[in-house]
Amino acid sequence: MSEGLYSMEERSFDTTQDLKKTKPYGDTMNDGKTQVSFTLPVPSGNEAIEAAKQLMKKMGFEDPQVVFYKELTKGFTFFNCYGSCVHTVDFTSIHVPKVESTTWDMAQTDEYVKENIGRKLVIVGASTGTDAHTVGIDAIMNMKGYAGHFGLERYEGFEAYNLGSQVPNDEFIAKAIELKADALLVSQTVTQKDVHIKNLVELVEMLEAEGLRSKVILCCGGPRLNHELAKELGYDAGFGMNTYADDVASFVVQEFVRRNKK
Ligand code: B12
Repeated sequence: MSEGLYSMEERSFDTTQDLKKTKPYGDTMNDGKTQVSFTLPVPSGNEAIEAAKQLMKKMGFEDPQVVFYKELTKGFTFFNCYGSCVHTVDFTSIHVPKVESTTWDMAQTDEYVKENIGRKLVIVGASTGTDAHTVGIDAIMNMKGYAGHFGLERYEGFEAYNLGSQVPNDEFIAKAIELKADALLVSQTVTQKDVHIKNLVELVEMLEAEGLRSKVILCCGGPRLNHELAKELGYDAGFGMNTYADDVASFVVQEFVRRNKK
């Protein structure tokens, strides 16, 4: 987690903060101010505003205010509301499983591959199953990269193959065998009715049936994925929002060396 310019210990500018009782921050510490947006299936007007405020109260917000509303289409009104959250969480008790690797930039990873592996690692990636979203896997793999971070195709230490979207698991595995992949990257964006879980699990089962699972480093990523879920589903690592190629590249090379030292 980024702590910005100050570490938690250094944040003495506001002595009223208690990490054991963390609540949203608006413009003064502990004010609990929260912005909530939603649409109600009712026409706009005073009754709609009152309904939104009553709902905010039922959601546990004090002093609810509607600061913006607009009838989107006949009978559907969108709201932006503010309210004070009365609940707190103990930030000091939170421990989230994370990918165990140090994130390096492209030059560091390439140097590490040269010195510790001595050949290019083959990485095959795709958005699999029925998933048509390509932007995530492209952000990680494409030469030009994403948000100032070059993608895996740009790395000297990798031979990277982006198979695109809607790649069935059997085709993905066939390509992995043909290319002698060291690592497989799966992107899953659509999570409706847990379709991503079924598809991710199916891939693990198919790799196991082929005797390939332990031979490849298997990673998945997507906006609603995280490392904990990925591990549960049988993956070596999972990456969520705000991931860059640097994160997965560093994990793959460090994991490859870890395994081959054993
Ligand atoms: C663009 C888009 C589309 C485009 C996709 C075009 C394309 N070529 O990709 C089109 C119009 C085709 C589309 C279709 C659909 N979409 Co759409 N789409 C989006 C949208 C607007 C942006 C997604 C995106 O590009 N994000 C930008 C990328 C960079 O972010 P990202 O994918 O999260 O990737 C990052 C990380 O997650 C991670 N990552 C991702 N993959 C991987 C893989 C690895 C290995 C690693 C390490 C990291 C990693 O790294 C990336 C960079 O940081 C989102 C809403 C939104 N604002 O997010 C909806 C959204 C994803 N779509 C949604 C839906 C429902 C659909 C449809 C089912 C709609 C429909 N009823 O037809 C269809 C599904 C089609 C299909 N079969 O898959 C929902 C998904 C809801 C859910 N929880 O399932 C969303 C959230 C919209 C919504 N609010 O309802 N969609």
